[in-house]
Amino acid sequence: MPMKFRRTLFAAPAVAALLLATPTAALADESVHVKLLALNNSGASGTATLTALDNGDLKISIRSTGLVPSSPHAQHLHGSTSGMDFHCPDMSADTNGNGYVSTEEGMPDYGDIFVSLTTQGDISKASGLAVDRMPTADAKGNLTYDRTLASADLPKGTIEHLKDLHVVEHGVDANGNKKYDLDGLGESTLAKSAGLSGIPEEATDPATCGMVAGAAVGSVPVGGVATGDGSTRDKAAVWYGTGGLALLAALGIVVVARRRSYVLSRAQR
Ligand SMILES: [Cu+2]
Repeated sequence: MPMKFRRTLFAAPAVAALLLATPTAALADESVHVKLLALNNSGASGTATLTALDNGDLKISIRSTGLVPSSPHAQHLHGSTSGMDFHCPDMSADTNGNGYVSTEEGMPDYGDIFVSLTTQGDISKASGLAVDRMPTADAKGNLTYDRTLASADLPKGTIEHLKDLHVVEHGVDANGNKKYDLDGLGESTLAKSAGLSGIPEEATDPATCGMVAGAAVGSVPVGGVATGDGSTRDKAAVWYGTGGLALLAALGIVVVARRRSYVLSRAQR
């Protein structure tokens, strides 16, 4: 009996030490799991894991299914670190009533492109539609993405404001022919706003969105949740109307040169 008692005495501090050590270890590399839910009845879904590494880098892993097969999918972290309460949109964001929330229609809800989740090179907003550096879904519509974004390339406050960001994947197939084409939803209004034509709306409409909920890092919402949907949207709309449009125009021009060749190659098939 004395032996057993002594063993217990020794075990208790060991357990306590373990309990203390576990949270510390978790803080070093903190992962946030994001559920990607279908937008625009895309039927797509997935998970994204954002891991804040202790060196300041941000590791992103995305596993999605049900996307337009064998097609590139632009994907971004949307949102802001400066006072907006952004969230994933629902179908009420479809202001033109065509049955699809476009990228622009979603922006008052999920915010501007904050980081472009490219496979290589630049991750800034400027690469937002660089489809040649975006991941491509396989023939079954599965998409896999793994990249560690260097802290030096991340906008200031990214890790601190993870909770204010959302993961959005773009690219839908409205007419069910397993590709992006003009017959689905016509031309991309995003590209049109930049004075360019011939880009399928299907390629730019969002397919999934996931909010970085439950992040211990960046757990203070910058916008405040009590502002209400209407006023938040109004503020966002004003912001979008000023700086956002010019940015989109710039983005569109960069993209289309690339996308046009993509569209042509699809059309030639
Ligand atoms: Cu996006």
